[in-house]
Amino acid sequence: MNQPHPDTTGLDCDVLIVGAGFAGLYQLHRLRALGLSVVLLEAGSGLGGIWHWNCYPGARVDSHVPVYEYSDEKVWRDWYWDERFPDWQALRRYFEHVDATWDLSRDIQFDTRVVSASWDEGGRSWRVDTDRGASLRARFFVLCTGFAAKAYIPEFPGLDDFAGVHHHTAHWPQDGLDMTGLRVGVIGTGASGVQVIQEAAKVATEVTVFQRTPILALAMQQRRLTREEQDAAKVHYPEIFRRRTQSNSGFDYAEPGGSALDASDEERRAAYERLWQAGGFSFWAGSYSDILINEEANRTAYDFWRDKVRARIQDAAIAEVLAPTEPPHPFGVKRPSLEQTYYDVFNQDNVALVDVKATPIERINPSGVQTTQGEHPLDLLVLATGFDAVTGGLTNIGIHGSRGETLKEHWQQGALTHLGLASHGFPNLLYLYGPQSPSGFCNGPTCAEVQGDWVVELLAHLRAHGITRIEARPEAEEAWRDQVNAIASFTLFPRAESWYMGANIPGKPREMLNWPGGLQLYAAACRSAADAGYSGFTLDGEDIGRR
Ligand code: N01
Repeated sequence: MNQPHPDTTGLDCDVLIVGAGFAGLYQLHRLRALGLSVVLLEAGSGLGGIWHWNCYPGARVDSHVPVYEYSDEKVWRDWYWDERFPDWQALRRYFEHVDATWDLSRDIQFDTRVVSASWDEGGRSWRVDTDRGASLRARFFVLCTGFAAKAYIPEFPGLDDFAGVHHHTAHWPQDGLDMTGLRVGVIGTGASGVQVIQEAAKVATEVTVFQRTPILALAMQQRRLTREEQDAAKVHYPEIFRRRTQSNSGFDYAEPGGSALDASDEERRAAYERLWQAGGFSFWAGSYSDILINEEANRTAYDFWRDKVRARIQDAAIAEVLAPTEPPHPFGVKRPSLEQTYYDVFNQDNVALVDVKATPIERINPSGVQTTQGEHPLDLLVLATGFDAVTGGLTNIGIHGSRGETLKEHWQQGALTHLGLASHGFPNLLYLYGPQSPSGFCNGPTCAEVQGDWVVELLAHLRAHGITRIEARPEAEEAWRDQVNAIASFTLFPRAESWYMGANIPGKPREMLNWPGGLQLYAAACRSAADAGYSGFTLDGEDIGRR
């Protein structure tokens, strides 16, 4: 039977994707295989998304391989890593391998930033404008900009007059910057700050760490990987990739079991020690099931973490600032990071810690950072101050929907999405790794494939049925937001001022930005919407949700 084909006159492509990270490249690969014409626009000059931009010293992924890679055997069969937690250079090499395997670059325009987009109702298409002055028309607009596309730089008075060099970690010079012999200041102790500090401590004359909230960093337990052990492990890769999609965090950890409060002190300590030695996020994502929902259970994890860390710090006053006796917030409700030498470097003479909660930063002088305690002279100031996460990269693009409203306006009072994938008033626009999806709580490549497969199936369905317009319904958005908030209210996540909660950006609505119900519930909700003919969406003007 002949399928009806939508009119594509005047379109540059069927699908326009933004972003050449894990999610965008997967979309390009899969959608092209459907026979759709696809163009991908990427602001950077190379592949990798955050691994293109985050090239600061020490940048490395804190998810282990092979979980942090695509599940396609054509990609993994001949690929070998050197380390269990690869650095940004290795990840860039990986993306080149993916490119060679999937033949992607021919449909990618690099150095091309999307600055605005508007919906054309008559043409049922998006007009997308770039900073190169070009406009493209596409039936579908798929944003794969990641959760950390918009860097956050606090408004420190005097920053522009700083006489030394300053960079946000995500705007690090692509040709590198040698910190040897410099007086380096690092503001921020999230995952990025921890990694820069570890490297700066090796080569800088002085490193001054400006900490506002202590990071509760976990032992990475990095190790080198041989080809032989990877060859032997590859037999299990299909099973590992299957397990990660059947987990709640997108990892292959054994799912957490039981309450921390049911175990005896001795059993619990032994369990925590096992998780600690396993390294990575095991201690966080593979622990007891009530760590992130029960304060008493959570406290047992905090105390274990605190004692582990304090044992490595010689100065008791520094230990109290880095790993306080009383938790600054429940353990694990701000994203932990992985460290290798972070707590050891504070024993070095060239590393100083400034508690900017006790002595706040007043301004940046031409010669250094001025706190209420005095000036800290610097040659290089590293702003490891994070991101306007999850929503910022999307609202930063001037996206005008069917009612003229921008996405930024639509989300002024908080994110509104159906399934964390689409919004009312923005037909044919889909975003991956976006707000109210598992994004921040899920291993990136797993999410790119789980959400990605759903989007591919959707576009295949629309094409097969000649449907040229799909739009999320407003009541579906409300219902999804209610679910996100209801689940979040059972957890300890609202108890910290984190980017998970949008609380790191002054003036941003404070709300749970990620789907907190785990990947399984999320995938089930997406599946049942699809099985019901895409409930919660209006297709081609037809009111599917009410059928
Ligand atoms: O950013 P963050 P990040 N004065 O928001 C501080 C991923 N990632 O770039 O906690 C002083 O975590 C702020 O202090 P506080 C990962 O998902 C992954 O480090 O708000 N300090 C905090 O310490 C991660 O979670 C990898 O009190 C100020 C820091 O800046 C996410 O990206 C590597 C301040 C920001 O920490 C973001 O991590 C890197 C101010 N005015 C990143 N404003 C890997 O895979 C902010 N801060 C390894």
